[in-house]
Amino acid sequence: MKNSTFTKSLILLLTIIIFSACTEQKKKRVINFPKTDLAAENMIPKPLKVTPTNDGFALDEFTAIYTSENAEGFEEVGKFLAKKIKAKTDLDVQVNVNEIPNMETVIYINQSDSTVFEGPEAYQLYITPDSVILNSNTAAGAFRGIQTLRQIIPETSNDTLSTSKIWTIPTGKIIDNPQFSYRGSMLDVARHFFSVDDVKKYIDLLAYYKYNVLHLHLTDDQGWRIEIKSWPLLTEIGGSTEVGGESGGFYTQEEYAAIIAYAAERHIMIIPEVDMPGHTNAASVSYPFLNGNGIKPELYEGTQVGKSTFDTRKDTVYAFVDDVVREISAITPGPYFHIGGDESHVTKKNDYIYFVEKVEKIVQKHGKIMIGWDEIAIANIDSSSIPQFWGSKKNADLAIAKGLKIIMSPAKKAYLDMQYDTLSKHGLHWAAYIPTDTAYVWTPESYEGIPMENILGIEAPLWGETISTIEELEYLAFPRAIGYSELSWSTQENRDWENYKVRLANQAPFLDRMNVKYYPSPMIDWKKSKYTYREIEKD
Ligand code: TNX
Repeated sequence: MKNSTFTKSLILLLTIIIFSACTEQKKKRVINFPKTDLAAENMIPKPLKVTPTNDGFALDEFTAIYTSENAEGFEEVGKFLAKKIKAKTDLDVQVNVNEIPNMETVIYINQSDSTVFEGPEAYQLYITPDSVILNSNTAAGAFRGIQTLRQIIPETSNDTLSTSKIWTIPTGKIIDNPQFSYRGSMLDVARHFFSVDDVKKYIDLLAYYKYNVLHLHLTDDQGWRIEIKSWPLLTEIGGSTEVGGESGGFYTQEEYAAIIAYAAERHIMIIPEVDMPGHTNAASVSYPFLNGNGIKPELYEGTQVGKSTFDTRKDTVYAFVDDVVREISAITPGPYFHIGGDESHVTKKNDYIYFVEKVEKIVQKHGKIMIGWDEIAIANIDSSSIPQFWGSKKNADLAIAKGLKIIMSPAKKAYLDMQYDTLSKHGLHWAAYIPTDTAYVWTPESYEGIPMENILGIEAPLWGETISTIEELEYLAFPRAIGYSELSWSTQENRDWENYKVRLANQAPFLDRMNVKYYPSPMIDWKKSKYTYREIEKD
């Protein structure tokens, strides 16, 4: 292991020396870069440590990307970067080609076991006038590193001093490592269905801000959105409508697998949620034996919660749950299965506890770790299971007493479906109004006294009662989801609203290029936004 690391480092060193020598020979131009400042770049989330050296790296038609050989996933990261450079600059940067005539600058994406931080997503960027060297232990770390690089490629080229276009990347050194290993968002595709393409677009945006989890809320009272081959009526009947009476929809297992693969290419894990024993009207309409509330189930297109429940004392219910968990687990590579467990208001407490404990065993039998909303902490759950805190301090305390890891999603701060203010066209406000600053200015590290050692990470849920199109989704998610990426990646010392505000304002060109209809919060002096507050409110 050590030997191979040494050999790799030697090869890298030789490669750089040869490249530098060639560069010396071939250098036909002298580029006088204006003084740069890497520390003043608009990177989100803010990296741990940035040391500027005030020179420039020329990204241009003479740049090539090289990646470590035989290091799993590194070439794919290089190709992903090349694609994004093409999209931003129209440059065709070659990846791992033998020789490029007149090549002058190199981006080297290198697998290295000797980065300052050992975490799987840590990376280091060394940017000099001749080369960009990105070191990381893993392809996931390299992938996070290229997001930083994407963010510091200028929007426009500087071609005043050269015959060809140059995008000047500021030189310096970045050492980076995430504060939390779990950085997620949740998308509710049950209240309103979102297409595979919509989900992919959301994944693309999350990836740019270094998220690593997308939790899909796949079932609820209003819809069942994932094909279960052994129980076909779930989607046939339970997937046929949505809030407001539109036609609903669902993902076939192949489509779900396509979402997983797309996310995996971006080093994002999908966590499936099947919400039980409450929030199960769509399942009970499809198979009425599941129903435990005594009322004949009918398709539901409203937005009330807490009326449905499975019959938790029936063996056939657990046979059903076993099939659902088995089928979904078999096509989900990640370690987690989310069982929901929230707002089961019509399930008796003892029945609820009995259900959670039985379903936990089923989840474990299929090789997964159970996650559930914070209510699951009232059951006698295993130390590996993870409650997702959305508001009950009492449940959080139970989880802490049991030494459990918790996912932080406090509704008052982290719910993407809360309205920004009273003028917001979409969203709810039962927990709070959450303007852009409130979403950013809080301390997940010590929120409600939950100790740091119990916190696995942060997740920003986007519930779907009030949104049915990707534009509406984007209006609620952006810009707040950008702030949550910084809250989960960057340390408290590195976060500052005034400083963040400026960096956020400068996301407008990226968001515009991605055709994201973000809410142009009047708190932010958006750099160059296509949309104004009034325009969005009007349409
Ligand atoms: C509460 S928070 C819910 C969801 C709703 C959401 C709306 C939680 C675990 N459950 O069923 O969609 O409020 O904000």
